[in-house]
Amino acid sequence: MQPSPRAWSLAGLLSGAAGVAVSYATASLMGIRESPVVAVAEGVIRLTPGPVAEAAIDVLGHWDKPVLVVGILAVAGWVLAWTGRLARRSWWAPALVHLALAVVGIVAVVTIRGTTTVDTVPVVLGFVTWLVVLALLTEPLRRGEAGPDADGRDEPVDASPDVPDFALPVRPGPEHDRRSFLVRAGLVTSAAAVAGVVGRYAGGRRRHVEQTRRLLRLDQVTQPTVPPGARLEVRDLPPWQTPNEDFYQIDTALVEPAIEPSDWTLRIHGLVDRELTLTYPELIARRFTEAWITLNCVSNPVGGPLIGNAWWSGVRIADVLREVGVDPSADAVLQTSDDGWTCATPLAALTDDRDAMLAVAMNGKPLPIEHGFPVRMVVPGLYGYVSATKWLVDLEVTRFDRVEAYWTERGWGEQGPVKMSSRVDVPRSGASVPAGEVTLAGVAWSQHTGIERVEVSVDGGEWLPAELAAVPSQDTWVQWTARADVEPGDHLVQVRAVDSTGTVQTGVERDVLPDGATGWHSTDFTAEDA
Ligand SMILES: Nc1nc2c(c(=O)[nH]1)N[C@H]1C(S)=C(S)[C@@H](COP(=O)(O)O)O[C@H]1N2
Ligand SMILES: [Mo]
Repeated sequence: MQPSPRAWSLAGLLSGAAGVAVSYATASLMGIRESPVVAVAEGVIRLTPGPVAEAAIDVLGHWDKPVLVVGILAVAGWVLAWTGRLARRSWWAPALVHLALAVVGIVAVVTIRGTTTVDTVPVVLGFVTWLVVLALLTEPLRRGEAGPDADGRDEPVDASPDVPDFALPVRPGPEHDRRSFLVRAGLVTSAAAVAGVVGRYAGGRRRHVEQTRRLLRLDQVTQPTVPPGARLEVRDLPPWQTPNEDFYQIDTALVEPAIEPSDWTLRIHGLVDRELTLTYPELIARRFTEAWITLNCVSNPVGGPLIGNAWWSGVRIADVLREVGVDPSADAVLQTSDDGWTCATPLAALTDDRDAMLAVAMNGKPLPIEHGFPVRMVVPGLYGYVSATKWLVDLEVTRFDRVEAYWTERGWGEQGPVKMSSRVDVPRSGASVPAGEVTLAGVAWSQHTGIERVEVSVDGGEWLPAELAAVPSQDTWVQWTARADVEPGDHLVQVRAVDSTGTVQTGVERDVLPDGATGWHSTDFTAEDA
């Protein structure tokens, strides 16, 4: 008995559904806003010419997006069913079609603003699911297709006299193949349904926290106003204030914790006189501090993008530590996040006069989930890996000789003071500019020490002073600009900073491991005849 073509289509469709469900569940679990199907829908919307879109909205009204998603699912369903029929003749033809669909998904995902390579993980897992499940479902069909003669089944079993009957291998027949297909199809359908439910539940929880976040009113949080003169108006120079959606993101969480403020508590314990547990309402009822602070990552290579500057609002950690009474033998605070990440911070940086805080807002808005909602730590002058715990739930006052934290266990430095650094943003490497007078610009930073001077050198010439923009404190980066006269041809511009103690930024090139990169950043550009 030959399996009908419909069985092959069904195998294609079911494996397709399983892949889509897996990618949807993965996207939800990873907290990615758009599942691949929605990403494709948004891609279609972006590519739709204006008049067509207007006509569609005219006819469909607010049903335009659901109709689009259903349409995409219908087209995908048809293509996926076709992969099943293709599987009848070859293994690679359906794999190629799956690959093409996956490429469409990946392109759709990466062209969304603010996505990174990890956002493509759901598509990749969906693709793998397609291949595996299609192979699994078509295997009994292929056996049925081959028929009883092809592999000698249903032929008299070679019952050798010295092997007892019951020891003979079971030789499955066509009825077995059919049953095997149906069982596998049933299993795949259930697994896809479970993945779908998981996706909905995980996504639902995050959506709920996101809604709470949007509705939160934090009375003490003020809106940021960029200090006069801090921002230079130079084309292509990143803004002095980094918007939340452009702020770099670094963490080890595959699934970002989604924490309701009503479920959140912070326990402060260890070498203290009085242990304290704070709830969210208790925390936000305390006196607030607000400050511009530039946060950067120890893994940022010279000239790299892992740095951002925001207006942070929260409660000074020094006030809380004074209240619990810190034992004189302590020199560190071990911070733990909801997802189990840890870091140890020098106690001194949390108790001196700097604006180290339990931050609840970033740029005047409750912290975005990916930046640590509802509460994170921010400490001016220290790299994030020793200070800036997101989704913070536990603070243990302790001693460095007693603790190991996530990154220090992996060979990174125990203390993580930010190293003075500077960057050329304009012109960027590879740019072409008209020959003559060109504008150079960038940023320099040495949080909690402050930048006094920035110097630039063109084509290895002498170091010339750049003009510095204003800053509100020593805790932020500073923008710089300079002008240079260049002839047509290729040029190199280098930058270095001098901090408020007169120390000149070192030109010695060091890797990011173990405690931050050093070296002068440069860009090369071409000046063209006007
Ligand atoms: N829970 C948690 N907090 C964390 C991390 C992490 O992996 N998990 N990474 C740290 C590192 S290495 C940096 S540089 C900063 C980055 O903060 P951001 O993602 O808000 O820019 O968060 C810090 N806080
Ligand atoms: Mo980092």
